[in-house]
Amino acid sequence: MRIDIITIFPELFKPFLQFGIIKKACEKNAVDIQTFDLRNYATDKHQMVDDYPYGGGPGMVLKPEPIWRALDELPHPRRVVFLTPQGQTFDQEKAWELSQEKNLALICGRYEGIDERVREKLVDEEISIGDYVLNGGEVPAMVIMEAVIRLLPDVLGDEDSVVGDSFYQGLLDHPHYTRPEEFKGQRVPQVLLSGDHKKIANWRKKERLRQTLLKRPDLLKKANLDSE
Ligand code: 6GU
Repeated sequence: MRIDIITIFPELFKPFLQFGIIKKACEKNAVDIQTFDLRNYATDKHQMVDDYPYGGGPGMVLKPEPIWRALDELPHPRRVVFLTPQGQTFDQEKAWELSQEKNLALICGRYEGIDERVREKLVDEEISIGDYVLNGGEVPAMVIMEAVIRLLPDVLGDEDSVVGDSFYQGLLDHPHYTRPEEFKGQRVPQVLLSGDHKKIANWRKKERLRQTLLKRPDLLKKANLDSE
């Protein structure tokens, strides 16, 4: 998969790409991530990327020409996503959907947003990461990339890590325990020490349902439940 990021702060992405699973995914060529500095695509001598809004009012708007020119360099077929609090809320289902794309372009908004004409002509979809306001789309772009990249084939060593995730089948995860068997008077549930894999799987399944019912009952309406 190729991911192209259009941003006025490409430097923000450098450390993000240099650690952990994202770094490994790049090294394995599971994903190819490029950042495009909007300023390099400015058309005037002052390299202006933003300007005053027509009609007046506070804040600035990202100009259409630099975004247009940057997108012109990106491969087809592609999905162009604009990150904005006006978008659809990102979730695990959307992460799976985006992980199927060959080319994904992420436009990071800043200020009051982007000129409506680029949005209309070039943006396929608007995505938000939740109902609160951030200064720009850079952190949301990292959130989306992290959620998507871990779903790509061969990125997580063991298939089970995606299967066991929270939100897999729409349920939260079950509790986890590691050594010691007893910690400050609290014992690990006996069933996990039993070695009975069927019983353990059953306990975990029940716990996932219980955790979801207690913490996020809203998720149960959409959960992918079997007859059991
Ligand atoms: Cl994608 N952008 C901004 N600026 N704020 C947000 C957001 C995006 N998602 C939630 N808040």
